[in-house]
Amino acid sequence: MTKPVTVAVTGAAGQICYNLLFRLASGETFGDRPVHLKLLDLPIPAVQKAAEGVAMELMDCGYKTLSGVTVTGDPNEAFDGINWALLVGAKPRGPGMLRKDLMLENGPIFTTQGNAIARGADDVRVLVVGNPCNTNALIAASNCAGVPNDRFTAMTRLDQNRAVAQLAMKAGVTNADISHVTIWGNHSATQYPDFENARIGGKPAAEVIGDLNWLQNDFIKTVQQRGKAIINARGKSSAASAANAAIDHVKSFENATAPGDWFSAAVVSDGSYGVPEGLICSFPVTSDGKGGFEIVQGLEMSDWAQGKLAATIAELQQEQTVVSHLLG
Ligand code: NAX
Repeated sequence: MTKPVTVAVTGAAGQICYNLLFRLASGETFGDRPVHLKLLDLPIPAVQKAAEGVAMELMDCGYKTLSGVTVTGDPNEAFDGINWALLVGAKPRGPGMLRKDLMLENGPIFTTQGNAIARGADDVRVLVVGNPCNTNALIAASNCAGVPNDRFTAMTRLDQNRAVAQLAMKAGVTNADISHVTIWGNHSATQYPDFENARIGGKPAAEVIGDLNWLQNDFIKTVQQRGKAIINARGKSSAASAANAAIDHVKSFENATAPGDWFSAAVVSDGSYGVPEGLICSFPVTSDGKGGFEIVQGLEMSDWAQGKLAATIAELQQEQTVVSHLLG
């Protein structure tokens, strides 16, 4: 029998996981390979009970690809022998809470989990979804001795998907006509959704849309502020679309990228595009489908776009300073 892909997912009792776990188990993400899911949530009886309920529902789907489900409150058990860790669980930002306070609240979760991954796994890939995801990924990577930091990624795929949908609506085309959309920088309101390199039906997006003012202002702002707009409308943060983006992220790394194409993911900077080495920054990325990836080189950016990139890098650097005491 084929060895299962073992996937640890944190925040298992939360709303993103309720949309995510089923799609990891069903065969949609890992094809016909069997999947063992390890669900981690807080070691609080009510929370564990809720995670157990999710595990029961997973079993009740009768997926042929689901080879097992483990529910635990112990990070060491969760991360033992895994191939992927999807770090979704984190405390939500409370009313009036500053981003800095959120970082200081959530940072220690990722030192603990980085250490536990180091103890339990070697050939592992990590996706951080819990916010602030870039900086949480930086914390986990720097507390995970023995696992190379290029195994740690953070999720900007939801931002990419949001940008695709906005461009398609404006151009009056389908999402399938949009390609080469890059999110640069931080998964935050400073991110830069790059329309200069995006294409619509293979042509430059700016040429097709013909409205630079909309692209430079409304488009970027809509994508940057979309998370807030969802909370205002739904009363809860994005869950199904976030889970969908996490599935897209994992699939993009698991499979070879089509020649000439790319996707957005926050990965460790190697100094490309002047982003300081070591920051976990969103770039255009290609995957070889065998565990290797590359940052796409040579994309042109106007002075205006470089200003946007500089602003989001500055924010990542500030965040790095705030959590410097947590970087191992
Ligand atoms: P929920 O509050 O519904 O669920 C979070 C779950 O994490 C809870 O069950 C909680 O008990 C658990 N948890 C907390 N600390 C934990 C720990 N130390 N170990 C294991 N589990 C722990 O939040 P949900 O809507 O699922 O969102 C989860 C995270 O995703 C949040 O940080 C949120 O900000 C972030 N998001 C990131 C996005 C991205 O694009 N990168 C978009 C969506 C989302 O906002």
